[in-house]
Amino acid sequence: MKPFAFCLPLLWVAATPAFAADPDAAAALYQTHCASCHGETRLGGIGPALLPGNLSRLKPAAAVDVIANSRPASQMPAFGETLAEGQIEALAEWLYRPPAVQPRFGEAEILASHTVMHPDGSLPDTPRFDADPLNLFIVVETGDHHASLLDGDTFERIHRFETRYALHGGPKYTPDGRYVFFGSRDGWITKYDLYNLEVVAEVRAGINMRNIAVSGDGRYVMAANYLPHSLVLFDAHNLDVMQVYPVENAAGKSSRVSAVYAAPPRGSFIAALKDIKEVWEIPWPLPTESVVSTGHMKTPLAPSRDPALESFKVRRIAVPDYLDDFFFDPGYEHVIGASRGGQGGMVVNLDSGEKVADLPLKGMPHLGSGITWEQNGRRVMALPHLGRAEVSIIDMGTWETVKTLETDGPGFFMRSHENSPYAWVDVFFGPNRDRVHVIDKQSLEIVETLTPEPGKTAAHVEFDRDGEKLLLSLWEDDGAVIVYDGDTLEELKRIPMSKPSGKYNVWNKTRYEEGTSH
Ligand code: DHE
Repeated sequence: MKPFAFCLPLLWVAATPAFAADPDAAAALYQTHCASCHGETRLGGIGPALLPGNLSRLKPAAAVDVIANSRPASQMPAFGETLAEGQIEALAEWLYRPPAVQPRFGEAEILASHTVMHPDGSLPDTPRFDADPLNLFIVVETGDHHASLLDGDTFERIHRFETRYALHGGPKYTPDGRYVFFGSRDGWITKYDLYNLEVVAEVRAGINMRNIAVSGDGRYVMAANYLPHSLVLFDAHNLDVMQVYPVENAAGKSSRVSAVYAAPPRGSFIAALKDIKEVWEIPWPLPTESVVSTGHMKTPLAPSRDPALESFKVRRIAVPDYLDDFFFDPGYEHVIGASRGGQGGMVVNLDSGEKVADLPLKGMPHLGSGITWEQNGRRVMALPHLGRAEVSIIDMGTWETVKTLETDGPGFFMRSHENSPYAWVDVFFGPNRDRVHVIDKQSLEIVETLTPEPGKTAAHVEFDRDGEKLLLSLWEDDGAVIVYDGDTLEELKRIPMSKPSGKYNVWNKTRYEEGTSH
């Protein structure tokens, strides 16, 4: 869902009727000072892509500041001394304009971007550290574009390494937990070997990417793009491109992809589309015994599905509305989705394609952040709203809302663990963004509201593999990850980090734990 804060640059462009400066002069400035790092066609190079879609989250004033003063921990020079103030403003304004010719990014460009640093099977098979490899955490630090690897028992940092610019969405693990795949908003996919602490392969799937998914058997990676309108399938071993799917309906109307997820019990990828009323299902090949032995999950690895479905062929499921944000029931029988209009949700059966329920959710429900648990013998799901100070709790049998909890402000992320009595939700927007609520999963009441650091944003929780301790981000440039005891809610430790965003526990992610995202 798009809260207003994320739309600012687009509104700014719309509200600027005429280009204030000479566009040719700004374009020339770009070629002289920026093109060597950001690419002649603004597609990115050692610096990120500078097209309107890639910049949509950077406020224009911040763009001016970056050009003048650079960014912390970046190799970019500060142009405040070299360029006049008016030139910097003209350059920044020009960057938010779409290019005269939309750059192309097809299979040839994907192939050209592909690098294999360490071919699959060429590095040692034992971890270079003593920690439990299934209880590791990756923490993405967006402040200076790094990631940290934490031991999930001692909460010591094992390693810190540089990532691509602007990672977004959850990194995805192979089922054995050895490899992790990161996706950046600029379209880069990085495969990282956690045992050897090395980047092993990289490829660029698009110009403006939404997210990536890894098949339940760990053999394939699917990337979902906004630009171009495509899904791209890779062999996970070395990130070789296998297939580019142009995303369009039978009438030839193309669409951005809202996101793609792996549905292991179905043995398929499920992608929702933003501009076409369809959900796409793309099956991966049914597993062999050797594949099943790479790890076990609660959701069966051996998928059951209609044998008529062909591997890697798109099954189109017509849905009553566009799906921007969505979530699945634990068996992946239903998709629970909402469109950007934000005035409601719907439940669609993925086998029949039929809508089975409407969800009366207002205030931009953030379904991607939904979690489920057992309450009084029934399964409920809970989700925050990006535009409303509340959490909705829904019975997944009847699809009725059983409770609407008032919170201290709209939240972004909700998390729990099967072994924890509590669900955590942040207050990401507004004056109370330094608070997090703790909800009792049985009484469905807020039982505690914590303010870990007054005035500093507190957001996004992830539990350890046993559900005993959890990590919470102090989402600031000079932030930290705070370790809490999941039962006493007592703070145990702070680990300084640069704007830590998401945290991802290997066990919880690979076992499709009910209290976290997948
Ligand atoms: Fe996200 C996950 C979409 C803005 C931080 N976000 C996701 C996913 C989607 C999504 C589809 C799931 C991908 C996955 O894990 O495979 N996010 C969107 C939006 O549409 C939205 C509202 C607007 C946009 O700019 O795209 C948006 N997201 C943000 C932010 O502003 C956040 C707070 C900061 C940032 O880094 O951009 C943000 N999104 C995250 C994080 C996750 C995420 C940390 C992974 C959560 C997890 O625990 O799995």
